[in-house]
Amino acid sequence: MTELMLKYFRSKQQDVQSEKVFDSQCPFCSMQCKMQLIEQKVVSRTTYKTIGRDNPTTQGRLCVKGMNAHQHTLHRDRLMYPLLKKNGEFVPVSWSEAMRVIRNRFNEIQENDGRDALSVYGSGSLTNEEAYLLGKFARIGLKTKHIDYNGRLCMASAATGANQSFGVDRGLTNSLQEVPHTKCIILAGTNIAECQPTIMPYFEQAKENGAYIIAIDPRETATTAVADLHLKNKPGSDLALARALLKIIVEENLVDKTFISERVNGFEEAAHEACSLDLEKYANVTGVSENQLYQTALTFGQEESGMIFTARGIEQQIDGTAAVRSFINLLLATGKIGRPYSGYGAITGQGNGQGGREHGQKADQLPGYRSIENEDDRAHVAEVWGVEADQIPRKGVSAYEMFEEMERGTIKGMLVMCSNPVVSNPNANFVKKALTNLNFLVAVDMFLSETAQLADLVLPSSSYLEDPGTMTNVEGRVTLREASRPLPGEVKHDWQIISEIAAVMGEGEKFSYESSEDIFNELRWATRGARADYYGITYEKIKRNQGILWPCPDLEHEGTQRLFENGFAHEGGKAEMVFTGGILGTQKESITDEFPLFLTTGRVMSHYLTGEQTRKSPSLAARHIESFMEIHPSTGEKFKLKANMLVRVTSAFGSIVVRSKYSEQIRKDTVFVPFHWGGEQNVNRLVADELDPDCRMPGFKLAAVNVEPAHNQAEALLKS
Ligand SMILES: Nc1nc2c(c(=O)[nH]1)N[C@H]1C(S)=C(S)[C@@H](COP(=O)(O)OP(=O)(O)OC[C@H]3O[C@@H](n4cnc5c(=O)[nH]c(N)nc54)[C@H](O)[C@@H]3O)O[C@H]1N2
Ligand SMILES: Nc1nc2c(c(=O)[nH]1)N[C@H]1C(S)=C(S)[C@@H](COP(=O)(O)OP(=O)(O)OC[C@H]3O[C@@H](n4cnc5c(=O)[nH]c(N)nc54)[C@H](O)[C@@H]3O)O[C@H]1N2
Ligand code: SF4
Ligand SMILES: [Mo]
Repeated sequence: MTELMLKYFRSKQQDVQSEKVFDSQCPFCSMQCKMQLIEQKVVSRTTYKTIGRDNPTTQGRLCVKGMNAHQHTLHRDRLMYPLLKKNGEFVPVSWSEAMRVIRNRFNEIQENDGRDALSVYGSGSLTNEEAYLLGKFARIGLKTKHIDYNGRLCMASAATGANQSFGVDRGLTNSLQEVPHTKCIILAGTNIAECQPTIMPYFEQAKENGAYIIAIDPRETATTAVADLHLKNKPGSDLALARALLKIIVEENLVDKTFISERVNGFEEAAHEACSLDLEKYANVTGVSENQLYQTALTFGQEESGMIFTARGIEQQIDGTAAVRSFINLLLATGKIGRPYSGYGAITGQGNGQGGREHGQKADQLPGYRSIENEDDRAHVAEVWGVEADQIPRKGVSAYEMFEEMERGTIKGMLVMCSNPVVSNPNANFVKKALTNLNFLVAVDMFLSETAQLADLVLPSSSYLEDPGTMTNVEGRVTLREASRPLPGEVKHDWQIISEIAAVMGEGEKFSYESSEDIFNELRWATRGARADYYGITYEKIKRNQGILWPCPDLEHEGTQRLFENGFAHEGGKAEMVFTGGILGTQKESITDEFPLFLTTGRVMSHYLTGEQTRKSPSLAARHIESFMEIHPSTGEKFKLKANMLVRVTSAFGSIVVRSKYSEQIRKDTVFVPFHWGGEQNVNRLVADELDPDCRMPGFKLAAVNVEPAHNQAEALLKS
C-alpha cells in the first residue's frame, strides 16, 4: 500500500470513529417504532441513516416514513429562534422578548375580555408529560376553560364509544400478540397497511393461521387486498351496516346467552330494535348485498374467536360514536371480548394519540380520564396541583367550536402547540378567517406551518430526536422515548415553553420542573385511582420491561395485557349495549343534483397528516408531490374529465383544485382526496361544519361534491 493510500484509509477510519448514534421513536404514527439515527461524518459531509430497534410492539420494523423521518427534522426550514411578526414580517427575537410580548398580550386580553378569552389548542403528538402539562397550564397557568386538541378530530368517537360501552377507552383491549391466533377479523374503515404498516405482520400471521378477514371500505386499498371478503360500502353507511349485522346475528341465534346475561346490559332492547329492521332497505343504504351481509355476520358469529378493529373511516362521521358502539354491540352479543383472541381495537392514529386523549387536553377532562365536571375528580386533581378545587375551571368547548367562539368574539387569543388546524379542521376557509381575526395568536411548532404563518408569535419546539418523554402506543403500552440529540439553535422543549409561559403569567412555582421525568411523576399521582391509572409506572420500570400496558395501579403491578377478563369498567362490571344513532344510520349528508358525488378523505402511505413534516422530506415527497382526486374512470368520463388533469372539486362549503387519478378501485358514486396538502389543495375547505352530537367529531369522511375540469372555471371567469 502506498503512503497516500494508507493516509486515505486512516482518515476513513477516523471518519467511522466520529459516528454518533441517537435513540428515539418515530415521530409519526401510533406504532411508535423504536429507532436509531446514525450520524456519520464522511470526509467533508455528514450522512444520516435511520434503523429500527427491537421492541415488543414492532420488533425492529420501520416503514418508509420512519426511515426518512430525520429528513424533515434536519431540514433547513426548521425553526431555530422565536419569531415575532412586526409590520407583517417575521423577525427573530430573543426568548425574553417573546415572553415579555406573551405576558403583555395575554394579560391585556384577559383584562379586557375575561379569562376564558384565551384558549389553548394541543395535540396527540405531544408526549404524555406535555399533554398533561398543557391541560394543567390552561386551567392553572392561564385560568381558562378553553382548551381542546387535534385528537378531537381523530380519536373522539372511538374514545366516547368505548367509554360508553365498556366504561374505559384503551385503543386495543388485547395486546397485538393475540391477533395471530384469532379466527375472524373485521377491519372497519381502517387502512392499516398504509397507516400503521409495521402492524401488518400480526394480521398476515393470523391469515396464515387460517383467520377469515373482512374489510369494510368504499375503496380497494392495500389493506382490503389482504381480506377474504371486502364490503365496498357507501361512505357514511357503517352505522347502518353494523345494525344489519346485529339483526342477522340475533335472528340466526349466534348470540352468547351466558355471556350476555352475566356481563351485558341492554341486549334485549338493542336486539329487539335490530330485528325490526328491513334488511333489503339496509342493503340499499349501505350498498352491500344481503348475501355479503349474511356472509359477514354468519362467519363472525360462528367462529370461536373474533376481533373487530375500527379506524377513522367509520369514526370520522357525524354518527361516529354510534357507529363505534354498534360495532362493539357485535362483540358483546357474540361474547367475543374479555377472552383470549377476542376483543376490540380502535386503531389509534397519532404517535401519542392514546396518551394524548387521557391526560386532560380535552375540554371536559382532567388527567387519567377524570372528568372536569365530577367533584371527586376535581378534588383529587386540585390536591395534586396545589390549588382549591373551585380554582379549576369547568368544561370548555371542542376544537372546532373554539373557532366558532372566535367568530362570536368570545375567544380573542390562542396558543396552538403541535398542530396545524388551518389545514386539519373542517370548513377550513372559516377556520383560517377565525384565526386571522384573533387579537393574538401564538404557534409553537418546528416549522412555519400554514397556521404558524398566521401567528403573531412563533416559538420553535424540539423534535422526536431531542425531546425525551413517554408515548402511549397503539396497544396502550406506555413507552419511553429516550431522545438525546442536543437542541439546535435556541429551540426548547414544549414542556419548557409551557412552564416559561406559566411563569410570566405569575404561576411559575406550580410549573417548576427539571425534566420530563419530574412531570411524569406528578402525572402518576394525578392519575392514581383513575380509569387510565399510570400510578404504578415509572421511567425505570418502563426501561426494564420495554413498556407497560396501562392500567397499572401500583408499583408491584406489571401492567394489564387483556382488558375486561373479569368485568367491564362500568360500576357493576357490565357493558352497555344500545341501539343508538337515531335515524342517522340511514339518513345523512346526501348527494343532490348540484353535488352528485360522495367525497371521502384520508391518507397515503408516504405522507403524514397535514404534510407539514413529510412534504419536507425529499424521499417521501417524491412519492406524492401533489394532492389528487381518486375517481372511477367511468365516473370521470361522465363528468367530462380525463386522467391526470386538474379538476375543481366543489361542495357547499368551498372549492379546491387537484389532479384527477383514475382508479377502478373506488366506488363509482365516490371520490377520494387525501388531506396532506394546504392552500388550494386543502380538501378541508370542502368538509362541512356539522359535528357528532356525542363527541363533537367532524364528518371528515363524507361530503357531497361536484367535480369539473378546472379550466371550465377559468373559461367561465374569462367570459364573465
Ligand atoms: N401514512 C400515514 N399513516 C398515518 C397517518 C397519515 O397521515 N399517513 N396518520 C395517522 C393518524 S393521526 C391516524 S388517525 C391514522 C388513520 O388511519 P386510518 O383511519 O386507517 O386512515 P384513513 O385513510 O383516514 O381512513 C381509513 C380508510 O377509511 C376509508 N373510508 C373512507 N370513508 C369511509 C366510510 O364511510 N366507511 C368506511 N368503512 N371506510 C371509509 C378510506 O377509504 C380509508 O381507506 O393513521 C395514522 N397513520
Ligand atoms: N379531511 C380530513 N381532515 C382530517 C383528517 C382526515 O382524515 N380527513 N384526519 C384528522 C386527524 S385523524 C388528525 S390526527 C388531524 C391532525 O391534524 P394536525 O394536528 O393539524 O396535523 P399535523 O400535520 O400533525 O400538525 C402538527 C404540527 O405540529 C408540528 N410539530 C411536529 N412535531 C412537533 C412537536 O414535537 N412539537 C411542536 N410544538 N410541534 C410539532 C408540525 O410541524 C405540524 O405543523 O387531522 C384531522 N383532519
Ligand atoms: S410511521 Fe408508524 S409504522 Fe412507520 S415507522 Fe413511524 S411509527 Fe412505525
Ligand atoms: Mo389522527
